[in-house]
Amino acid sequence: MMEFSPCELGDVRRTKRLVKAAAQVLVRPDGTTPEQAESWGDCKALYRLMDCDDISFQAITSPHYERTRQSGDAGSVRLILNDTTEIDYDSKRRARGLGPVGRNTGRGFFLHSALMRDPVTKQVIGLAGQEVQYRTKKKGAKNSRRRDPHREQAVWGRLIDQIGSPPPGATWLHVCDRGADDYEVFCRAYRQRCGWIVRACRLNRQVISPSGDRMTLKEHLTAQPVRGRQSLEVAATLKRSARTAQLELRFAPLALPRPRVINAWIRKHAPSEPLAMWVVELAEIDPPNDAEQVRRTLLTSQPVETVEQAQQIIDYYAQRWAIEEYHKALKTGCQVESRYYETAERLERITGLLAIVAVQLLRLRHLADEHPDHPAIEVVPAQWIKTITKVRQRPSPRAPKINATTMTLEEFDKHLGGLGGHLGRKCDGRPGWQTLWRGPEKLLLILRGCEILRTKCG
Ligand SMILES: [Mn+2]
Repeated sequence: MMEFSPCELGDVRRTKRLVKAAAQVLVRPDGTTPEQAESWGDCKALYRLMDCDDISFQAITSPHYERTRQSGDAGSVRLILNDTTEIDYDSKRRARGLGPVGRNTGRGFFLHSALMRDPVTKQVIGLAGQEVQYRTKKKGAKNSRRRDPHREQAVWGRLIDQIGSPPPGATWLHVCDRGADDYEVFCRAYRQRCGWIVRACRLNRQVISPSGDRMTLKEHLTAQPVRGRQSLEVAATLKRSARTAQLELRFAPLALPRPRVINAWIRKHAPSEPLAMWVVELAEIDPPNDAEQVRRTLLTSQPVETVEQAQQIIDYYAQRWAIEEYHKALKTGCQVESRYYETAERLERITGLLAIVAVQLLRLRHLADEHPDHPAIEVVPAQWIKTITKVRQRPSPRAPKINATTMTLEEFDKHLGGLGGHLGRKCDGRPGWQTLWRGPEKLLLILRGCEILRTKCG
């Protein structure tokens, strides 16, 4: 697998081992390590690698980040979707060095990821950066659920700095949920010449209107004219039935003043002027009494002067679901949480390998979704298609003939799902991540078998 080749690990042999280990993970991504390895020798190599104290999560993953960060020609836009997921190995794990996760009942770590996506083609480009984070229990805190919110919030800014600035002329937009609504986070993105779309967390925060008046964000929005209306289907919850919400669109420029309490970084690096940005809001009119009002308030660096520009910001924010899908691929597909390593460092390293493999799977699936009629032969190795055609062809003379040359990406995806155990009936829907990971694993085993037969008999 190319992804790991330029790894700076200080030892060529070790790099080779890492590349080999990554290839094996692709063969059996949901298995434990002995099953991934082709022989005991390789298996030992993988374990040894995982044991090397001088190979960090960052060393394994950074060549991939570097490649991703080269993306973006002059005039192009890239979304950088940021979010955190919990990698929970459950409380019974004895692995050393893990921290509390969940409601502090689990053991594991947090993985903060930034996934780069082209908003036009909707293709995932790769990971622009990641950080592993441990929650430490506060000493003397009676309630172990209490945590330090500032410390956890700082990861958003650190990752923005790790990712850095876009290539000349390109626009990078950090897309973040409410966790990133923080003055310092905006400042760091601004200093890196990156834009942002962040969901507002506090409507009562102080802003400065274009006329120079100080007011809350909520008051500023209420003073704006309604610029559009749209409806939204709201799914049923345990307490309420489904409804159609009527939403009003508002937008306006504003400036964010320095907060009253500032830290050393803000004192040193933040611009002295209030930070200029725009707000776009979709808010429900007359929500039912017992329901929470639908309200999507977005703060963005991008000028919003027309309804079209506002809609674009809303559409960009909606693309955040891709990082949730990525987390599903990583957690469900790889079953990273059930891998048996004994120290947190080793668990981090295997997560680094899988984090990148999950991107590859996401890209393949996306291609099948967005370009279902595209010939598979242009994307997938010919040997794979030839083999899947033979394996999936039912012997009955009345069975429809599978054609390798005309096979579309949608058909290839269906056959791959079928190989993983998906029945493919209309009522079954798309294969889930687990099924999808089993498909390539079987196909690669078959391919290997064919190769062995060819060398022995041919
Ligand atoms: Mn989140």
